[in-house]
Amino acid sequence: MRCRVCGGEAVVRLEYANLRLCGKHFVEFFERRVLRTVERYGMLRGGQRVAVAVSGGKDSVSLLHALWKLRERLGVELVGVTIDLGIRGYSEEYVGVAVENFERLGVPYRVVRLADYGFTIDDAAERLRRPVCSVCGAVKRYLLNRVARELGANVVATGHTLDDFLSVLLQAYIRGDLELLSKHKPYLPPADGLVARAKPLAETPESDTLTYARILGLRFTERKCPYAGKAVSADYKAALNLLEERHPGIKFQMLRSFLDRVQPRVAAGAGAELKRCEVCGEPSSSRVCQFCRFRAQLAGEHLRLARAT
Ligand code: Q46
Ligand code: ZN
Ligand code: ZN
Repeated sequence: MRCRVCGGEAVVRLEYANLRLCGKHFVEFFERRVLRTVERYGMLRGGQRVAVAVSGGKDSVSLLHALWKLRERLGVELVGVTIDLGIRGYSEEYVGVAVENFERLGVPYRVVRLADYGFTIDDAAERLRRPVCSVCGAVKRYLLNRVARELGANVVATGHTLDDFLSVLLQAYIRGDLELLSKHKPYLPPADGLVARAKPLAETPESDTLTYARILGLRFTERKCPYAGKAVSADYKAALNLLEERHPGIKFQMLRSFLDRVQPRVAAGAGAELKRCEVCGEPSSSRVCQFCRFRAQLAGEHLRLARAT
């Protein structure tokens, strides 16, 4: 197997592009694609400060390193954020790995502890009658937005890959969630109180982030969240991988046909207008935001706030 670019020994075979590459040329290929995604969707502009959300896994660690290498070309400044969700036997490790990566690159960073807001994801799993991953997703969105604003960042960049993007797309389609289908984009511009959100790996398959991280010898954690077994997204990803294995390139085809042909025809949902949460002042579609409701429920104030919403 020979690298298509230099003829050296290839270590990666990308079926979707019918391409074999050596380590050096795979790394270049990976970073060029991140750059192209950033440019295609107008995710970042020179002079901006980008908050990179790092969970310590292969995807976000690869994103951090790729953006770090591209930062001068893009003219952006990076700041790292990692959220300690308070999941016993898991959070300690990934927070440590995230911090190690920030320090290795010299990226200024902030560790946000959910416990400082009065609860943890373990508490939510134990005491809230809601799927823990939906609470966790809402908590992460809330904290990332709030902290990014506090850090003066213009954009939050997350390590969501092509597989993550398509898995949400399939779930939205199956639920018939037109609002989500109309809003599910690699880049969401800033809105009242909401910092812009970018997924620079939206065109990068998850298997490639693993290859990138391994070739560069990046430090990432492979430990799984103890609640991951409950995440339905894993089943969607497995189904997508089966399709991809039999029909190489189908993931890219799904992404392009959705963004170019389907989404423009999905009428923008009559999404609830954003107000300000009466408790914390953050953007919210109801009088009290979801985060404050979780917090209150876990603090046993649930009836009082339920009446206020
Ligand atoms: S961290 Fe949170 Fe994931 Fe754990 S509780 Fe679910 S959503 S699985 S990416
Ligand atoms: Zn090569
Ligand atoms: Zn609130």
